Amino acid sequence: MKNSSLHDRGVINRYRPYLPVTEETPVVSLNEGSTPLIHSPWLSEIVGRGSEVYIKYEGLNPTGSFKDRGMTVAVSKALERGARFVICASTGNTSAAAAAYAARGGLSCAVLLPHGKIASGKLLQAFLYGAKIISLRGNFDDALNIVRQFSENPDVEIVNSINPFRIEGQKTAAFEVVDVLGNAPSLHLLPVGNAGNITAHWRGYREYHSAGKCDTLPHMIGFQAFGSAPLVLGHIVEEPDTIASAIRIGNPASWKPALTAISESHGLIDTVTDAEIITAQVQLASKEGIFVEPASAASIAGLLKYFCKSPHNRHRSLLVEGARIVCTVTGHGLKDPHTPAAIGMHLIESEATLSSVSNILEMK
Ligand code: AN7
Repeated sequence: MKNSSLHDRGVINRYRPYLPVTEETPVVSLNEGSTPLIHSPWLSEIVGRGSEVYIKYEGLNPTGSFKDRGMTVAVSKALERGARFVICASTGNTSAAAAAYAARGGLSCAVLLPHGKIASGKLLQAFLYGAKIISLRGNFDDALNIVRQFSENPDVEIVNSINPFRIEGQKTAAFEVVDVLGNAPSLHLLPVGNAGNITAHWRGYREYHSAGKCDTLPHMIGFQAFGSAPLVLGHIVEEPDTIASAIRIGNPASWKPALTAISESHGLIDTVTDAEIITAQVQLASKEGIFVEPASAASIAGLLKYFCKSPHNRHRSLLVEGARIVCTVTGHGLKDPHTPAAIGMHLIESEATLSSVSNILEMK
């Protein structure tokens, strides 16, 4: 393609040598990836010790979340082997990405969603992209259990992160961080639900390290919502609960590889409460102009809770002087307009006159 820069070609074309594709693979892409890595003066100041904090804004992918990186690879490979349907269980974002890439690739798509627990923007996306939406009387873990049982059907491709191509695509987020910073950060913080993304990032960093693209590796730091924290508790949570519906998962599919990523990287996983998540979401928007969905704010909530200047800070010992810290924010705020609105929006009504508006603004 003429006049196309490296940054508008999607993750398969940009990172082809690192991905399980060949010249024969039909590339189904919406130019995902190349999301901005935004410096945060606010968080850098709060953390202190000369650190620089960056936000990897994954909400700027084509369907508004990081899931597009894995979905381009999973759907391309499904098409290559001749599958006709893609199916997934989802807390919302996977279903939006699956439906969009299936539409793009000419495949049918079915999504199994926990009834009443999907943010409205995500539901609307799956619907408009043309997926068959099944609203399940059960939670995400029930939905994934059903989806797993389609694995023997050759017409069907499961596009949850139990599909290894999903993890392969998602590792490109780590590549992009290194490509921008020139090396790996010292800490990489992520929200954790099904635990595929933290697994994928660690794989990405390790592969780039082996390829000589970076000479350090980050500590991988994960945060789960307090009511949905099986990895922190060390056991399945039968009835997971959190306001952050995207990470309302009690039995993560990538449980073991996520724990491996955390232990190999000398990282950690901990919890943040719903109140801390919402506070972080609101502050990130009002202080830095970055609007993310509640689940995404878990990485910011974790940074504020455990790494800031405070005597109680139990994880601050991981901070070296001048650390570069990356927080992934996984999904766009517009996907879930109701959750933050529930905290109360303050609108000021005015007559449609200049004097009324000026009065309110206390301007002459
Ligand atoms: C915004 O869409 O599991 O730990 O079905 O949507 O890799 O699962 C979404 C997960 C974080 C957690 N942030 O990532 C789904 C789904 C957002 C998310 C996660 C999700 P993983």
